[in-house]
Amino acid sequence: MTVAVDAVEAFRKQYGAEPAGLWAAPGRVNLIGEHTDYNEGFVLPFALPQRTVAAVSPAPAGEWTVCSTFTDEAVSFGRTEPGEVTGWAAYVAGIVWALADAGHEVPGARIALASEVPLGSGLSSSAALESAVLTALIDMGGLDVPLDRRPAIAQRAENVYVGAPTGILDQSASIRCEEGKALFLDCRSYEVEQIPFDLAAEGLAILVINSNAPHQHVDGEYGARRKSCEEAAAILGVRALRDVTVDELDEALSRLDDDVMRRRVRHIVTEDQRVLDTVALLRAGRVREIGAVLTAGHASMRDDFEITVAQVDVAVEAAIAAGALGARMTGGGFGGCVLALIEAGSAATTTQAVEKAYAERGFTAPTCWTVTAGPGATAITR
Ligand code: GAF
Repeated sequence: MTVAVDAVEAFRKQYGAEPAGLWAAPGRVNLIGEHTDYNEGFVLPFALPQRTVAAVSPAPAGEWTVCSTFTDEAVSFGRTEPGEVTGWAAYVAGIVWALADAGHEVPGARIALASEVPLGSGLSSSAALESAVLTALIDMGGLDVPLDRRPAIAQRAENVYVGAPTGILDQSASIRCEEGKALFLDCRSYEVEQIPFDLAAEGLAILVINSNAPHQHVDGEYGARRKSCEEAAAILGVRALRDVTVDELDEALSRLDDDVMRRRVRHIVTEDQRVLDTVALLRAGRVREIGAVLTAGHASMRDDFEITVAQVDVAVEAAIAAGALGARMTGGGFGGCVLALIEAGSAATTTQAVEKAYAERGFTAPTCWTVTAGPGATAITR
């Protein structure tokens, strides 16, 4: 695994020694269930084969240093509070802080990071980084943190230390996904069901299309969507929008005055149902039929939640016109990646169709590759 070799080399270069162990955590593709996590609803991600690797050795108590292949600087810190370490290293300092804040004796560490998860593409490169470091520190310190409690610690690092108001989807995917499975997660109870997700057996594949569109206003727009959902839940008198079912949707919408808010609510309520529908189809072995559900999810993100951009809409349309069974943007939105459910063997023609559509519109060329469901965070050598 090249990325593991890269992490070891970065470790040697920075610390002049061999790491004691290597830990890896994946990025994710969310099959369906977008922006439902912070509404306490349902999501269905699977782990990417692309991973972030942390090469780690013990350091004296209360001392942490981190370097990486994606930046020149190494950053050292002691026990810190949110806001004290900034930039990319805040994700690492945040994990140390959140573990300590949860009552754990976090071991000092020297860390070198390398990643093959594309950065800033909506594939959870930050959750992969957090999860690799979290898993390394838990293992190295012999800390007693059950798997189902780990995502919330990583989420707290991101929410409180880094200051991004994200839900629990990405960290759950990176930590709890299993190879060959999609993770059906209830974001209220944190209960999971591992859903077999072997597309090759059905003659199908997932093509990831990175729109390479520049992210714009991501943080503000994400926060605005979250606020709108929370305000709607308060008006409707429910704890979270998860508590509104599709059968109750019309009545709920009739109680909201604001058209934008009504559309936000309609996305969340119908998206939760699409996750349940997708899970039911996968459980029944009716895999091809999920395509239409994925495409409906895209239309909802485009028209109701308004989180897509021209590049992702064009990728979805071009993939479907080229024969994809379904396609949708995956992740938080405003750029990022599209996933297309395609016939195995049609990756090249679908890619060409999307490239052609991009060229016609003068967009930067997309990057496309097929993915299978990989494993969650794990030690790779110790
Ligand atoms: C981003 C967030 F980090 C997740 O918590 C989730 O809300 C996602 O956007 C949208 O589904 O990845």
